[in-house]
Amino acid sequence: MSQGNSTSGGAPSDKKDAQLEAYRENAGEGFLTTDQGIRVNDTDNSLKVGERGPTLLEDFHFREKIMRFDHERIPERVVHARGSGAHGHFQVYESLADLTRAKFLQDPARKTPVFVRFSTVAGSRGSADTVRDVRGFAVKFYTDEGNFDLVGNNIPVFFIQDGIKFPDVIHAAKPEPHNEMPQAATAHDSFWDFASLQTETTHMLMWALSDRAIPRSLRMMEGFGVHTFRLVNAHGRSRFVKFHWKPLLGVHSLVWDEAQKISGKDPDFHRRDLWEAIEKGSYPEYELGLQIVEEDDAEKLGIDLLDATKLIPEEVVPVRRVGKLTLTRNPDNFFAETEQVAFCVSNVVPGIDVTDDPLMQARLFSYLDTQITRLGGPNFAQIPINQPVAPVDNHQQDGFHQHRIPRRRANYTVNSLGGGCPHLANLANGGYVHYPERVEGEKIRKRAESFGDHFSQARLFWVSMSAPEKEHIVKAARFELGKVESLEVRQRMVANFVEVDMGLAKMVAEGIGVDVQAAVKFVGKRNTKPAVAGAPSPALSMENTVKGSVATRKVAALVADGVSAAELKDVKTALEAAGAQLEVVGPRLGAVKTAEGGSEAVTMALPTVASVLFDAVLIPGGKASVEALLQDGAALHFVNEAFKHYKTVGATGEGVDLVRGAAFAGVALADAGGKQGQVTSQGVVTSQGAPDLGAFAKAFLQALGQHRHWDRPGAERVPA
Ligand code: HDD
Repeated sequence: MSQGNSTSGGAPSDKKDAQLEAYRENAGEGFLTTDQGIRVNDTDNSLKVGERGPTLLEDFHFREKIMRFDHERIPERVVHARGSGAHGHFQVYESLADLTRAKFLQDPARKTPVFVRFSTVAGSRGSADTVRDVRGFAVKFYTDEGNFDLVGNNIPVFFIQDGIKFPDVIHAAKPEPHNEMPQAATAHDSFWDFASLQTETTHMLMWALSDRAIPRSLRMMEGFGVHTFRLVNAHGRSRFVKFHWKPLLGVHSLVWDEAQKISGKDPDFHRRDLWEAIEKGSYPEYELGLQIVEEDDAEKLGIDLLDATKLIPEEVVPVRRVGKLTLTRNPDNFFAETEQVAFCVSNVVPGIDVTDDPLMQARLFSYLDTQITRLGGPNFAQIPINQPVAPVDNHQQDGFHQHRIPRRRANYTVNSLGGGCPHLANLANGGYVHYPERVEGEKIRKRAESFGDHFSQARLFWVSMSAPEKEHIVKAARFELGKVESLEVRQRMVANFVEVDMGLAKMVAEGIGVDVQAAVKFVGKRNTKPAVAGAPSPALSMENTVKGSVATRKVAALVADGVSAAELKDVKTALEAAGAQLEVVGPRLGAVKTAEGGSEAVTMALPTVASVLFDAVLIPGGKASVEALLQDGAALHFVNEAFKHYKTVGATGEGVDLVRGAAFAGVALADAGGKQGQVTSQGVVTSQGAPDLGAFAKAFLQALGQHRHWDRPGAERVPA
């Protein structure tokens, strides 16, 4: 085994990279050996008595090889088992010394190494990426003062208010215990049974039913610390803070039908997207945002900051963008890094402190505890990906998988034999001093009155949605509850929607065989706190996200023999100049002949891809090419499906004939009226006759920059 350079091939980029370097092993050119370093002469045949005889127990190479294989698996995470990781760095824009003593938030010149793991919650390690679920957004900052883990989600609130309910909500969401079904899906009775009875879940359910739960990319979703944390400055002054991550590419989603199809076509869709973006140098970027609340103002917000089912609307407390996270490097090895990374909410550095949020308090225990089973003992902080870059020195010792060799005799504090080492730190030399919050009270198992409003913010979310977003929520609720066998559960859930908004409840009820009046009566009988109507929060709607850029968008150009190379080339150049990616999708790998007599390389074969893996489709002209595509059901399906999923469809020259042959031709070409020249209608961009490629490319890029054309009429009618 040989020690090598970092995978980037250059010098380590930061302290963490340098630390990991010591553990990296490049593919060696030496001999195959056993774990004991013995060179192996045959790894294909076990040691036997004669050619056809029994295998001998003395075959140490065989036994070791099989033993190692037998023990390759470790328990998957009890939640968030499916995940993808990346290395990067964080840099603050300006010093936040007025807010916190955390050094990594004070020096704009300092690049703090990070490791990020994105995940789904409910599915097993091998489940599909695009299921309807919350996404984990966990960031480990390797600061010079120790590790700070911001273990968040892409939804700013949580299902439950007290961590003692976590096993309940997760048991309900996971596959049912008798038959281990369904995988990575909440569309089953036990989840909605729990959700309907535990009404504090309603706010987060609105988010989970929304497009937030089917992100287009891990690079295009927000992140939230969820809980209220404290920032404490050098003077000991504490302020409350909510952490946000804002993706520079904006927040974008898939369509539910598309998400389900991707689960089959490419279950690694998000993982691949993240990996490829980093490999291509399109580094995912997220700004860190802070919502700061002065302690004295906390009461004025009308919500309890310790209740993790509530958010602070950005219109009430603006999000101050204070720094940027950039993901620049893929892991060298999935297991060593992404699987073994251990996040813990209680990993905080001086200047960042926790609050009495009962959900957070449970998490402070759970994460440390779970790693002991998952990573096989208490020494998991010694695993390279988990090691801080700050020096570690203490009297913790022994345990499974101890890698350190402590060379001191005095393994206790206080000592004189070891010169009193290691020393305790105080505030001045960076010691972590817990914020001296004053607390008193009786020991009691009770939920605070101030946690009692379960519906106002669910309604806030609903009223803040655009019309297409509302429609998607209703459809998602109909899908999820449509799979629930128990009428009682469906009815109770509609009752919860009645408390959010009558219109919503009616629309959902209609689709799932529930009598909304019965639900209304049920609400009348129970003692829930009615929702208070408030002004919408435009920041909650994805309609108002960053649009216009086509950077990193994937476009499929459908081609066959006879394609017009000229029409393809100009659009390709324009797309690539704007940072988008064009794949030439042909009937088979290799190349197609062009109308001009040359050849065009096919980068993807039609049988191996589908429209759901792209953001847009382009059909360049070329008579023979388009005639061939018109005979190919897969090509027609490709175009129909892209239209159905509100994607940009572009066609030039004879390419427009494929649009004419598609199921949506009537809608898309209605205003074209067979005219020559260029027409854009709801994201269908056509340029008939001899196309003006410059103008076409401009219109195509503009349409693509809208991400999806949600108001497109007729999409639903397309049978794809
Ligand atoms: Fe959790 C993993 C996020 C509540 C117990 N959680 C885990 C991960 C994320 C979150 C992103 C995956 C970390 C990784 O990639 O390794 N969890 C959240 C958020 C919550 C939350 C944002 C609410 C605000 N979690 C929560 C509660 C408990 C847990 C209330 C228990 C009382 N979570 C765990 C866990 C996991 C975990 C069992 C599984 C694997 C792990 O920790 O390392 O301890």
